[in-house]
Amino acid sequence: MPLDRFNIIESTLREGEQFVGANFSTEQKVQIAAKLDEFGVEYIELTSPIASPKSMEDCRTIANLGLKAKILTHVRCTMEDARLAATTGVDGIDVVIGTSSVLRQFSHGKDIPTIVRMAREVVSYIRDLGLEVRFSTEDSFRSEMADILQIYQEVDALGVNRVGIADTVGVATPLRVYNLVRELKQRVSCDIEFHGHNDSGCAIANAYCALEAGATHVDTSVLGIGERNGIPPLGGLVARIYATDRSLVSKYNLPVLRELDSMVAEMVGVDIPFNNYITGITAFSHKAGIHAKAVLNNPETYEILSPQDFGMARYISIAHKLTGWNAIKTRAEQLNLDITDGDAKAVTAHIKQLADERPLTLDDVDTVLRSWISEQQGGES
Ligand code: HCA
Ligand code: CU
Repeated sequence: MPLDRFNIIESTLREGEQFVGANFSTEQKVQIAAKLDEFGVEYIELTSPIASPKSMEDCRTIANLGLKAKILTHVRCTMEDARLAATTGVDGIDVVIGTSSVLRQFSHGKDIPTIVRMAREVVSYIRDLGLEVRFSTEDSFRSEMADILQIYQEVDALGVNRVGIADTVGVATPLRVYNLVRELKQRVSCDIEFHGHNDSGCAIANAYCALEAGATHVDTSVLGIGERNGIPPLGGLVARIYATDRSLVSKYNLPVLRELDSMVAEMVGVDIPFNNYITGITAFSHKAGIHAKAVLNNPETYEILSPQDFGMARYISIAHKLTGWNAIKTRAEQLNLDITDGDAKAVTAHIKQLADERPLTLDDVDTVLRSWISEQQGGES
């Protein structure tokens, strides 16, 4: 099964720094790197040291923290960038260059033969230093297939560790990703990485399909932060893989996700979205009576992710018109009220009527339950 040897390249400190709200201090970068390491990601990718003097210093600092994760930095395909990156103490260097006609024309202005020449020089240089090297074609899905396959084959022959497919603008679909990875697998012997943006909502599905097709590495960031609306969120990708087989993510310290999401949300000035994978406030909330009953009997009925595996708690909402008598009975039992099925059904009908008139709180339900039971007991004695 291809999925069982996947690696996460966590790019909160590279792609995530390109998020409009991100401006991490050195201390914050160190905190994020340490938390990602505690979670257990295999790689942490850092902003290019050429970006600014501080980026250079931070790259050195993080590369020397002694983390378990391999530390990578991310550079343009130039000797100048590669030389500087090689002085930082990182374990590997991710090299990228635009290959679509729109980027070749309006970004760096180079043709394919020039790109191939530069790629050969930069990849050989990094490889000869004994560092891990990845070569990626920016905007792969708007590039000519023949062009990118040629470049990948050239760098594969030079001993690159990985080639990267980048859906820079979020235009790819799962099927296109699957087909490209499959095709590439026939052509190269090195590992394959996928980096995909979320502009049209396919980032997680695309990354997952890349793995299904045989990619070995996928890029994520905490909460998905990055250029525009970002890339696959670490938690979302983990949720997707867990849903296939939870043993595939048992190598990670899953409860740390929650700390990562809240830490990074605060640092970049956003809230965790209510519907976020795993850590969103409604991720484990159940409401309709039919759902509540089944979940109370066996959570697997409506949950493919177990909240406790992530240090989260399930919430069953009962104070509303869609409630059901099983959930109300369970609530009565939690309040130590002795209630028959018949009473639970009757009081549930009453609660539904009340909920049709006005919004209810759990306190309202508790009050109704208590007075109903005491009236019943008063009537009996
Ligand atoms: C960028 C572009 C990039 C690179 C991805 C990669 C993209 O902002 O530098 O190196 O694989 O989306 O193409 O993030
Ligand atoms: Cu990107």
